[in-house]
Amino acid sequence: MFDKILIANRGEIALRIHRACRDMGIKTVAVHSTADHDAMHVRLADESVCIGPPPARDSYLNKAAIIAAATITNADAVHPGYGFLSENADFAQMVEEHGICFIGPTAEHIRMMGDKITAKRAALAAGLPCVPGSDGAVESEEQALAAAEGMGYPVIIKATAGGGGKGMKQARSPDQLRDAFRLARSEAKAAFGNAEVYMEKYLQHPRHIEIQILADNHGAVVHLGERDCSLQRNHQKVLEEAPSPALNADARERIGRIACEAIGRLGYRNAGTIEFLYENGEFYFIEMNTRLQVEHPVTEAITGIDIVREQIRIAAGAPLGYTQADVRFAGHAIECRINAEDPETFAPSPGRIGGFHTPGGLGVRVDSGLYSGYMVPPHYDSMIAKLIAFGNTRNECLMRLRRALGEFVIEGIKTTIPLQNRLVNAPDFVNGDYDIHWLERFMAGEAQ
Ligand code: MV4
Repeated sequence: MFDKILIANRGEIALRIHRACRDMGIKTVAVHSTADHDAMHVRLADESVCIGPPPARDSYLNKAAIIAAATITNADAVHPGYGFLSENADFAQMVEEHGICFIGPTAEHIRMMGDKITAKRAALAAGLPCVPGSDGAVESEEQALAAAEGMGYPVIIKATAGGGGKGMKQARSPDQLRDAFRLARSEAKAAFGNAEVYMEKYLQHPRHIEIQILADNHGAVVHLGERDCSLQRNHQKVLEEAPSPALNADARERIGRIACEAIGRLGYRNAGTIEFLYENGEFYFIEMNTRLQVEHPVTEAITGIDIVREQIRIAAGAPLGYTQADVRFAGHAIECRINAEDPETFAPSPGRIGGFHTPGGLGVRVDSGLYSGYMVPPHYDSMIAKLIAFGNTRNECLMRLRRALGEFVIEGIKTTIPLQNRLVNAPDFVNGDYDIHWLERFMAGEAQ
């Protein structure tokens, strides 16, 4: 097992990884920008290294500085968390080339899934159901029009280098398609430096359902069930739950089995998430995430499995040590993301935290790096806390979640707690009756 792990991240996820290390008797190294001198992740770690000025590109995205920090502290492994360098294949490769273990999949698998066309080809070959679409890249308007005739309107154009919704355009007619094609390419070029796009049939009312998997270096693969992440705003998840209120036992068993088989065929290892759209009882692969995800705690709550601990064990070469039949699913969990934002306009709201009180009690977990007197810096993502509630039933979970949201006090800045409070009382949400478009309609006053 590793003796010391460098955590190449900040905020709540750096704390989360530190805690798994502590539980395993592994020492930790924090890295931080000059804006994060007083951050909790730095205070908790055994050692810390300043890696640069506040802008992420000069610190948390600075590959050479992070590898130098790992080298001088004699760290055996690097955990990248989520965001930043977590899905950067070149970084994973550089870390390994320096004789340090990258806690995650191979650089090749990260590269494969980062390019959405190679990802989809690999997914199809591995037996995952995919949205009908173009065979690879669409290079011209003529090719786009021909592809659309084949699958029927509406269609969606997506950036090969994309993910997270950038460079995505839908079209309901040939006229719209010509404009959408040009716009998608220029957006993709601007956002990713790569104009390449592909096409799919546009699904109008799907849910976003993702399967958490774990795979070791010895051929063992398990899934830890699904998460329903349909509640998003501008491609940012707001609230996630496990299990999905939309799946029955049959659908759950089927997609879990298909996901494990595919992971085995791909030779993938470590933790991963396969994302699907789910509509009219069918699953359609869209992307695979090769990192730990923000919403992993809901899966931990219903399985009792520490996903970060498993990532570390797998990276160290340990066998999973259990089979699918040993994974026991129990109860229901919901995560609310709390952002330092105006709950009406979503404008960022950095600043100094005044009073701070976190909820607790049975079935409540808070992952956050905040403390009273802490200054939320303006340079990074606005998510400052995750509140996770667990109950034996969805209703018990909801009651605890409402109770916990009511106890949460964060003074000095604006947060999205008021929005979460409204959301967990909305009749459609309480009934589990929502798709990927519901939240935007709810916020526009068009859904309850
Ligand atoms: C789609 C889709 C409908 N049809 N693909 C958005 C981000 C990217 N990960 C995939 N996305 C979508 N792909 C087809 N063929 C609708 C979306 C989509 C979406 C997906 C998941 C969660 C929220 C979403 C919000 C808008 C659009």
